[in-house]
Amino acid sequence: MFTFSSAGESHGPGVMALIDGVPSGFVVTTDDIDRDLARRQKGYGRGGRMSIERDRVKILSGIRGKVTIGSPVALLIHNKDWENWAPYMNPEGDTVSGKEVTRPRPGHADLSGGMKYGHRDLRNVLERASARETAARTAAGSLAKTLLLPFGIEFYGYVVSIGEIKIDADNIPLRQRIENANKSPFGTPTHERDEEIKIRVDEAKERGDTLGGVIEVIASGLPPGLGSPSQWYSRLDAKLAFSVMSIPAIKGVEIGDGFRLSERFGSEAHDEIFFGDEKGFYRKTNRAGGLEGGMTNGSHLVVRASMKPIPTLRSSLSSVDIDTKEAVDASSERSDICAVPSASVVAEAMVALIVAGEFFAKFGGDTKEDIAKSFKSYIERIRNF
Ligand code: EPS
Repeated sequence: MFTFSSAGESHGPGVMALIDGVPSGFVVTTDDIDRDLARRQKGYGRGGRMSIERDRVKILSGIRGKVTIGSPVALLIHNKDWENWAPYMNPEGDTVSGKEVTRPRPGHADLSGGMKYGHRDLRNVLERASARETAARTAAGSLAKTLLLPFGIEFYGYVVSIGEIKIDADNIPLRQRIENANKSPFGTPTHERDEEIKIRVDEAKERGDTLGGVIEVIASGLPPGLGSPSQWYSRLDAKLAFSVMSIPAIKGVEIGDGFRLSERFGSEAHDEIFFGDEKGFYRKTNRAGGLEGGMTNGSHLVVRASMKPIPTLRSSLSSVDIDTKEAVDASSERSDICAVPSASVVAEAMVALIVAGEFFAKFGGDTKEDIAKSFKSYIERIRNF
């Protein structure tokens, strides 16, 4: 089974990803993974931490001579900031003190996590809850994308709104969207509103405030039939919602036209089916976002997610010190103002990991060659359906 997990604290020595169930025979390079790590780091509105980190992956296992060998793949990304934090975060030191946090931030894991794990120093909670962990997800997701590319499956993550400013990319080809997003400091698929967004982010910075937004991920080239309606937990839309919702600060996930579908008549909410000798079965619309009955239907997969404004604010929110029980301002260290562009890269990674898991479950094999044969025979079968 293709699985992914991560480990690591934000100011510890590094973050790690462990990917199991990777078949043999796939070419993987650190360049590809580093490119995605760099995409995740950039963006106007990131805080001081991003000028410290220069994320690079170190492959520890599962790959020899740039080719997967069928064993678990372990990826490590060092935290450069560790140099500054070693006295406070050393896993092997006798005692650690300094940098204690006792003023929980509303909207962060601090208070509930402190209660749950019995920590009087809330740093023990926030270190793992920090979005630093998404560097590990990005590296793992990049690997997943590399494994799916030989089968013609590609992923595109970008920003469709920041604050109230919305970007309409519907008429722009997918490749163009991602090229534009990679060039934009806001990860937008068209740069038309970048100047307005910059003014809004600057305004948030001025106020000591933060901004959220909406991200979109599209997967192209998927065959029909990934996922299954057999069980609630085998539906692909459910798995995608779970995985994208697990990204820190994500508060809503929709597939295709999602929440907007609820406002329409049924006659305006679905994608009618047509058939042509050349095309086979096809649709003229994609309101379902490529998923029907928990399965891919051959149209592009479209996943959107809403990110709340980051909860670490320079102009702090009201809180209570857990030691003195006095009303205080919530703890605020340096912080990002807007991390929506980064979240679009992380969401792309999570969608790629889920699709890869589904793909290998369906066309499973120990080698790339076995999978290619199984994939080809399935495509031939459904072409004659
Ligand atoms: C984060 C707080 C900031 C962010 C961090 C997520 O880090 P620090 O506390 O070191 O200033 O920069 O994001 C990353 C380190 C990253 O790599 O994305 C938080 O509290 O979630």
